[in-house]
Amino acid sequence: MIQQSNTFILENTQVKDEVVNWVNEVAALCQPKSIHWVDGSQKEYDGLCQYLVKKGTFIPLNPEKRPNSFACFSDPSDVARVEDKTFICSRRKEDAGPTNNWMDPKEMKKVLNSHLEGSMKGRTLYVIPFCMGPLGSSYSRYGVQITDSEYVVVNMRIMTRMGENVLPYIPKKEFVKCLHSVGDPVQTGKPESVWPCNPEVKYISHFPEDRMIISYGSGYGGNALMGKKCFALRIGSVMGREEGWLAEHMLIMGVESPDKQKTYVAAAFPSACGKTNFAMLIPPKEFNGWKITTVGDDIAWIHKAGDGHLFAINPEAGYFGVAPGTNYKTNPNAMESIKSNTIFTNVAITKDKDVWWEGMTEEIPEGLTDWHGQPWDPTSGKPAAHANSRFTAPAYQNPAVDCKWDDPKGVQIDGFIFGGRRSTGVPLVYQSFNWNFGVYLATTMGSETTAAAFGEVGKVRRDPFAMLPFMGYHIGDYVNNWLQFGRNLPNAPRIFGVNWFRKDENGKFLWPGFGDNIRVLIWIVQRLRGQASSVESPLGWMPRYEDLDWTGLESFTKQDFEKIMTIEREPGKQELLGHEELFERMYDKLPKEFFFMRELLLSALWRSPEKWGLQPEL
Ligand code: TSX
Ligand code: MN
Repeated sequence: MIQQSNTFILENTQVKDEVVNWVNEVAALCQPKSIHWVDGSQKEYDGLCQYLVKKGTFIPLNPEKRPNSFACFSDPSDVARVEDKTFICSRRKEDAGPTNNWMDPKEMKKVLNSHLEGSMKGRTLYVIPFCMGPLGSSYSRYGVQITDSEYVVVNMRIMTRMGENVLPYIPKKEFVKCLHSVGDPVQTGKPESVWPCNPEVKYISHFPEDRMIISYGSGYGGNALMGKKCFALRIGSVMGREEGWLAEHMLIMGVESPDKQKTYVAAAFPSACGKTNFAMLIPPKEFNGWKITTVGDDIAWIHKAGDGHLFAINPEAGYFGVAPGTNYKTNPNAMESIKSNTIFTNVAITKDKDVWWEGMTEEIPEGLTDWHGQPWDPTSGKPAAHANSRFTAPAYQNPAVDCKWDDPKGVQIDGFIFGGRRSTGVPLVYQSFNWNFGVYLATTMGSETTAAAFGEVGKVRRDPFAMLPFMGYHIGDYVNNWLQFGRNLPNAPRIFGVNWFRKDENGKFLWPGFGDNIRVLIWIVQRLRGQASSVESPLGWMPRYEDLDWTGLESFTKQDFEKIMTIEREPGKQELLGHEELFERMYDKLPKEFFFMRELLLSALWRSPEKWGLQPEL
């Protein structure tokens, strides 16, 4: 008999039998020593953290500097999502589309079962009931994650609403089954490891028709905290398509003007564009009265409301943010959010048991322990913190958290913003003429690679809607779903493109970015409120120099503005060629409107240049 604790939390819930049957099935396969039903209490959390300290996984941080916080180092093989081991196991291959790995669900289950057999031997299986979204919201969806990782349990408590309180809300037959195992440490040859995982075999498998996810071999966030990318985006996008809502890789922010009016926008950026920084932006002092509030920094679930507007919730309850580059200049609100009750993964540790990472302070503290747990040699040329090191912090600790971040009704979204990292060709900001063009611009969105790990640096990689790694179905169906979503939507949000990363001929960033992005954001919300003017360009409506507020940035001249707004013919043509390349990949499901929009853009490159700064042909 397997020993069980906390079973009472299931009493009087609708899903008791269903959950118990599934847990028993999994337990028979994985053969844990015991089963713990996670209640989500502080006491349980503290106990698990203490257990992780005892095992050597968690290092308690200095309570004077970082109360109730811990750091840990992962296995060096387990530091990021594993895209090549991520599968959409839809029944039909064509439903996964050309951008996803696919395997037959029956085949995949066979493979997984062979790895899962006995994978929890001698250890505890935890059952985590969790809710994605505000508890009791009609927009929220539910999951139950089984895991053999205490690290996962404590991180899930920060990232989701979970535990005893959630169970009564879960409707019958309506929870996503999330099964996670790091693998048997003995079987994988790492019995003493403080970070159990299988260094060789990893599978992140999604079974959309079964509403089930199985993750094997990795303890890392994106692979193991299954509410996030696996559920909220990959399975969520499939659920949303069937049920008429959208699961998007978007931040949600409120923009409050001095007259206390508030407008909410959602924004999608590919990785390494500073999404979390943007979600927590603090305007320069000259913009006293303007305030940005954060609803979410990563994921938005977007629903149609009866009044023809869109409403969005953040399905998450915390931030799983990239540490390097985060500091009191780039993101003071993030720095405040992680002052306590935070879990750090793969950051460096200071002599006095605080945390440090590249770009946190100008001065590098002496006597650092690097993310391998070794004394760090500053002359080694290697970073002390891993480039993908993370903090896990509760959303409510953000000083700028929006008053409606936990509101079951969500917030009304009036604008969508899309943007990538583009050193040439793409202007600072433009407003799409209409919904369909907006869908086109989001589909063709690209970003230049920054890390050598992703191949050639500075190459444009297309990342439609910033969803490429997170789409649960065929990309062509996804784009068509967006077009369809905009039909019969009387109060559709307006769609904008932005680019903070344009460079001059010497490779210097033309735009100061960060807090100064408020100037662009103000134009955007004033457009949404019908209070800002613009001129027409091939890409859409654009602000003139005098349409932005330059208070406090007088050094940025009209000439600078022209440089950052101009659309040039040659780069424009190159860009459109790039779109064709992308379209080829989605050929059979590409909306036919897209061919016409591409032609329209091409012809527009030759139209009335003087009006908005296009260089006349020599
Ligand atoms: O997050 C960024 N944002 C959005 C902020 C709200 N970053 C960091 C990206 C890596 C995650 C940016 N980097 C932004 C930006 O708007 N812009 C840039 C480029 C840039 C970098 C440095 C300077 C200016 C622009 N200036 C100085 O360092 C003085
Ligand atoms: Mn993300």
